[in-house]
Amino acid sequence: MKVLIMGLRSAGKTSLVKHVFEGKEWEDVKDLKPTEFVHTVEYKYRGLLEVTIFDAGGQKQFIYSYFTDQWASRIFSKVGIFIWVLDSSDKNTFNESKNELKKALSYLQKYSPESRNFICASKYDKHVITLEELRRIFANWNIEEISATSIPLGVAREIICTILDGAMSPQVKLKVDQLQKFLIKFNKKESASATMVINKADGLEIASAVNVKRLFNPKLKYLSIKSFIEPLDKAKEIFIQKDDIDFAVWHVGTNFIILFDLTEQFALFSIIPERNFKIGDMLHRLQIIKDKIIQSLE
Ligand SMILES: Nc1nc2c(ncn2[C@@H]2O[C@H](COP(=O)(O)OP(=O)(O)OP(=O)(O)O)[C@@H](O)[C@H]2O)c(=O)[nH]1
Ligand SMILES: [Mg+2]
Repeated sequence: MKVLIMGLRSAGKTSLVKHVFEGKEWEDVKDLKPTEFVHTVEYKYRGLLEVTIFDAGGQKQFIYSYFTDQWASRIFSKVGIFIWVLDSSDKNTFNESKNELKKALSYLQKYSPESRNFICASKYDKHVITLEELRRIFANWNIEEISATSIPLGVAREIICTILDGAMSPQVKLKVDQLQKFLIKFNKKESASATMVINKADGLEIASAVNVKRLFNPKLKYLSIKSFIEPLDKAKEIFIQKDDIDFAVWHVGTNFIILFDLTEQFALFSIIPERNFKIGDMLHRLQIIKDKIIQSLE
């Protein structure tokens, strides 16, 4: 599915892309260079949905070229999802942004009339334009939803993920449901409080089963698990780590945390309360479920 991301220069487009699809955090995306023309990248979002991101650089000369006959049909055709990134921290560029959005929407109407169109009010941590104002201004535009995003405040991933989750096919949803049922069983067997299968590239869950809800905030579905694992690594609270089998266990508080590599792309993450943890043939048990999980994702 083609996802076209547009907006004026420095609106925060590339930062959003790297944050969501590469699991990068605020510190990692602070110093990006301006995007030259259109940068196209393919990702497998959550390991489930193939997306081609068209990240269209927002400098004046580039925006100008998108609306020329030479480029418009290529850029605006076959778009599944269109996201206009509008810098909510800058009143000076608001009118310019609104005008360019208007042009983009008319091209979309022509080349991709079926596209679902969204606005992200970016940099909402520094906003001078409110979401309410924006919703009022764009009320009659062909925009499905206007949402506020802020990478430093951690309210960006959830917005983009919600949009993309809405594009998953019923078949994929069924696969996720089945995997979730399997993880519920695994939790019971191992007395785990939470187990997830994670897509390593973006760090997002493919499916998860949580027994103890209070362990997590309800936003788990939108959390990049990388942010969990990296601090664990730095803390060096590693209990066992065997490089050859890509299996690590950390002893944290009253829990054991397991990270087990299923494939190049997927990993299993599980939290088992100390009192229930039996290392015994854990690796053997993990090897058995590994095949089942991989099969279910094929
Ligand atoms: N405060 C704040 N700054 C942000 C946020 N997202 C991005 N930025 C900053 O905005 C600046 C521009 O970010 P980019 O992602 O490169 O912007 P862009 O829209 O890709 O810019 P072009 O490629 O030139 O079109 C960077 O300095 C980012 O750190 C945010 O949520 N909050
Ligand atoms: Mg960029």
